[in-house]
Amino acid sequence: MAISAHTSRAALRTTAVAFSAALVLAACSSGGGGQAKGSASSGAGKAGSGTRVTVTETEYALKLSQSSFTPGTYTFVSDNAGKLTHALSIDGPGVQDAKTKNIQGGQNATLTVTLKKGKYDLYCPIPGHKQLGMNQSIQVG
Ligand SMILES: [Cu+2]
Repeated sequence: MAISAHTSRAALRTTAVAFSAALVLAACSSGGGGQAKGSASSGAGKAGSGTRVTVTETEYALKLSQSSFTPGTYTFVSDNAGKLTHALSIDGPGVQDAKTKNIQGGQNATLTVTLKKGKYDLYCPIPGHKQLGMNQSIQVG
């Protein structure tokens, strides 16, 4: 009785080890394949170089110098071409409450963020300005 219980526990443990080894192998091969495919299609050369994008701000609109984005690091140059004080805020996957200081008319400020695949909101955080039209969403990836 005691011997047979011991034997079956050892057998169980062997099975569990073999099973988890198989899982690790499966995860490795599928993860590696996905990663290689992703970097090939998203232009790995851009990552880390801080692509500059100009965001022109006026009453009450945002105008971006480019509309197509791939994952990577971006430096947004927020150029206040209006008369009132504005600022630039970005929200999205991995980016929360990133914003420039307040920018007087005719001045500019920069904001560097790393964008992943997904949807990001760019807007002016000065109360009321977002609702008046200083709001633009971009799709990355
Ligand atoms: Cu504003």
